[in-house]
Amino acid sequence: MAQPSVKLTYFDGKGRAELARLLFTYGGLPFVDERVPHADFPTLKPTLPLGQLPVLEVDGTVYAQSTAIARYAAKLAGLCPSDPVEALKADMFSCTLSDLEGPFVDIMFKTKDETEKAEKIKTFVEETVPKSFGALEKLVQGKFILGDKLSFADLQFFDVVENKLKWGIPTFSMGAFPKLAAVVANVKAEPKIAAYLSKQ
Ligand SMILES: N[C@@H](CCC(=O)N[C@@H](CS)C(=O)NCC(=O)O)C(=O)O
Repeated sequence: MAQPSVKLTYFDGKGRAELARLLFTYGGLPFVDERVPHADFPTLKPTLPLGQLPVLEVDGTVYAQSTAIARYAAKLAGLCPSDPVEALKADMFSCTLSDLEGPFVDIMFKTKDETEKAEKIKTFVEETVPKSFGALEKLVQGKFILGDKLSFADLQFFDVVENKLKWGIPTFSMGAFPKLAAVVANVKAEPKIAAYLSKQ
């Protein structure tokens, strides 16, 4: 299969695009990393398939939805397990992380009152995340979630912890989840990821 021509378009931030950037980078897949100034978005919005970013242009056709884009990048990067049960495990992990997105977005971007925000952060950190991460901790099979072999779920987990939780809640600690913390460290140490992070 010929290498497709790929352009990822998002705002100049990590947000919903960074996982795809990490996946393309890990896969050594060249892509145009287009960053749109917020001021240009109103003009761009009506041209987008769902009126939102990120979008991915593949050989001239534009596609939306960050999860779909990340899955495509993961396939190209060889990070989707070919064994259906291994893929099921990775998807189960991934969907559990996606479930955290709603409450996180609500706290970070929709809750304006500072007292209410602090209360929601407390519940999120002390109840919501431990419930999910406590369950996920038990699923980690080795150096990575599925054992020795890296999958998209590892990069998604890294993105959620480093670029979302620690960004939004700087006091967030992985101390109670040693296996998951090791997954984050092991992803960070992957040579292509380490090289990418060192340039940020
Ligand atoms: N489910 C979509 C949500 C996309 C989304 O909410 N994008 C935001 C930026 S992170 C956006 O484009 N907001 C501007 C708007 O909706 O007008 C995805 O995951 O790609």
